[in-house]
Amino acid sequence: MGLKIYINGEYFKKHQAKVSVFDHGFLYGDGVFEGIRSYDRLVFKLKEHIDRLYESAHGIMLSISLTKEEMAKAVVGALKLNNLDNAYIRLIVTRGAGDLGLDPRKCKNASIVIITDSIKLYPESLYKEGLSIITVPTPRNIPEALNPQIKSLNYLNNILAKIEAINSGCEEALMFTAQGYVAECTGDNIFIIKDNSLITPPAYLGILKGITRASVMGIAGKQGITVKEEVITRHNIYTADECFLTGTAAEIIPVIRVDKRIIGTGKPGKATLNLMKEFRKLTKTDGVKY
Ligand code: PXG
Repeated sequence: MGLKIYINGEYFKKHQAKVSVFDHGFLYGDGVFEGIRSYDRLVFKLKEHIDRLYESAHGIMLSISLTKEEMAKAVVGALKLNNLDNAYIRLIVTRGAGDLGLDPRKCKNASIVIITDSIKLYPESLYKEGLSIITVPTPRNIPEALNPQIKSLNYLNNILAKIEAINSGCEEALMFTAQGYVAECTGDNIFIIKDNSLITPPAYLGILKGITRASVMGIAGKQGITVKEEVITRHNIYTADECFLTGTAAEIIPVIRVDKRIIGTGKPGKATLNLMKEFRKLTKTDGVKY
């Protein structure tokens, strides 16, 4: 049986799952989304993802016809129907179909789409050996213009950074704020370990408040590691003992090179490996069962 995709309360086969070309999500990137994962039939941090989706929607004055409970049920329903044990879930809410003008009032009904699919992990070797990343010139959107805490359908800022990384022969880009402080990667938050403290940039700088980021901070705190949300610079990255990225798609991935400079020992660090192990345990035990 092929995958079934949820659109506004109905299920469609993959090739029949379509939204209007007049949908403002398509025309203007006017909408919000979430990327969620399930592990062994447990949806990881479902409540946190749904809360963030509704907050993103509220941030752009987009009202969602489903309650949060109904949305959670719809996600679980799609996973059950598709009989996926380990899934990647893309939850999208757009402004809906309108006309060829920006005015969101022309869009009478928001579109809700739930795609559940199997997941493509980075090659296992990258988790063992670590990732090389590069700093890029395009700054992260300034929060006063478009707050990166809104997980909107407009990801061009991140895509431009990704293109810069790819053009320089690297898979991932490290973005800075317009003031020149470390922000985040294109779909991942960044952490460093320095003198046994775990440090990550604060959300007010203009980054997405990652759910994996929060989980990792929680795990580290329980391990007795000092956790700090601090403004960090390029220098702090170059001189870190360890570095890693977090995100729903990447989970925790060690970084061993930034701008061709070796970070720490050049191998995934002890603290990073330990956090990866504990995170994996958490994903196998903590979640909404289906
Ligand atoms: N920063 C940005 C800009 C993101 O888009 C994260 C950090 C990590 O947040 P979470 O809550 O996932 O720990 C994200 C998340 C995809 C994809 O398909 C992107 C994300 C998540 C899942 C899938 O590219 N972005």
